[in-house]
Amino acid sequence: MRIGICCYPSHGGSGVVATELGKHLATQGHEVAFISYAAPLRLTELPPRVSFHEVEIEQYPLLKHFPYTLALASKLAEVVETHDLDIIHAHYAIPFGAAALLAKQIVHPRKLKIVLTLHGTDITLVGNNASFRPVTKMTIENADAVTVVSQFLKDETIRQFGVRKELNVIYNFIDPERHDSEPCPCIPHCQQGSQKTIMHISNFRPVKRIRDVVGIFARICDAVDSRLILVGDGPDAPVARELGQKLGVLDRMTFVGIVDRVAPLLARADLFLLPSSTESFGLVALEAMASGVPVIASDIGGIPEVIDHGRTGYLAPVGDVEGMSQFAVNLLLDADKHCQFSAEAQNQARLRFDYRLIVPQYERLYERTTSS
Ligand code: GMT
Repeated sequence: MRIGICCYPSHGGSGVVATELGKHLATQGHEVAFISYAAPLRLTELPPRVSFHEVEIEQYPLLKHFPYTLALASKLAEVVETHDLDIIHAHYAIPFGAAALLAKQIVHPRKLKIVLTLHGTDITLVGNNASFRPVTKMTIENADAVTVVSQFLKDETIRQFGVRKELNVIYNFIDPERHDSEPCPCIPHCQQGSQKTIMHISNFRPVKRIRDVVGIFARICDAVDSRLILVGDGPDAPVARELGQKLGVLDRMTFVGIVDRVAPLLARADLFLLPSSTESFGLVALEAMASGVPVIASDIGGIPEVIDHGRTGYLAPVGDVEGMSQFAVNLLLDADKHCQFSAEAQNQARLRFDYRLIVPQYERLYERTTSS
């Protein structure tokens, strides 16, 4: 099959899922064309059958804001023609789903199917904003097939948008081999039994509740010698620094910045924190599990579909910094329990979320959609 993929190229779960899916599809023999304004973060090279098509962003004095969605639609239509695409798979409803539908109209009457994957904030935050809501709803209703990354997101899409469309739950996935990789030398290894490594990876947006990450860490430090490794970057990175300074733990915090391979970093972690206010799935939590790192997270959104409370990590209500830090301390001080959680986390990640289980679900959906 010939599949066009459009997604956010920057760091963030939807771009990661889109890119990894595209690479796996190409390994399976499909032709995959990525279309975006920049190469996605995890598309560091172009494997066989993978191409990248840049949407050029130009500045015109007349246009205060460049209409990217229209430029993307034009580029998508062009690549559909030049690469004879069967499908455009848009990741995130806006602007990608909307642009893909526009491209379909441009190339009409050519046969082209639009598959849309809803990732989370395109339903729970951004796409539900009054400025975008009608476009988001229209996009969901007119796509040829729609997937959502958790049962939570399916229920939420129906609740918030009242759509009657079939919504196919297809979970995020990991490549287990990647999580058997060597630890990153940029983070020195702690001595066994001494300092513990707590990790958080995100795009540091308000939804990630960075203040809670630092608050939990400061409480852990009262009971266990620990350090906090913060991976990624975003608007709330300065918030982490300020609070770390205020709570007297800044010297135990390391800011690693944006990285494209998280597994070697996770290989150094003892515990992962994800106290988000909303999370449709929590891909980073799954990546932590795959690396054998138990997760302390909010009991929200799709997270309970990923983390098994009391077996692979612990869940607590959003904002319960005290409860999350107690769970963290208990686990860090109990070596046997930590070992059990770590093994079970690795096990669950491989049993339920291996790409070899998930990617065929997308392939079967493509087959059904193109043959209808
Ligand atoms: O919040 C992020 O890290 C980025 C965001 C996105 O839309 O790019 O991630 C969303 O999609 C991921 C992949 O499907 C999910 O694992 C994340 O849970 C989801 N983020 C939220 O719902 C906040």
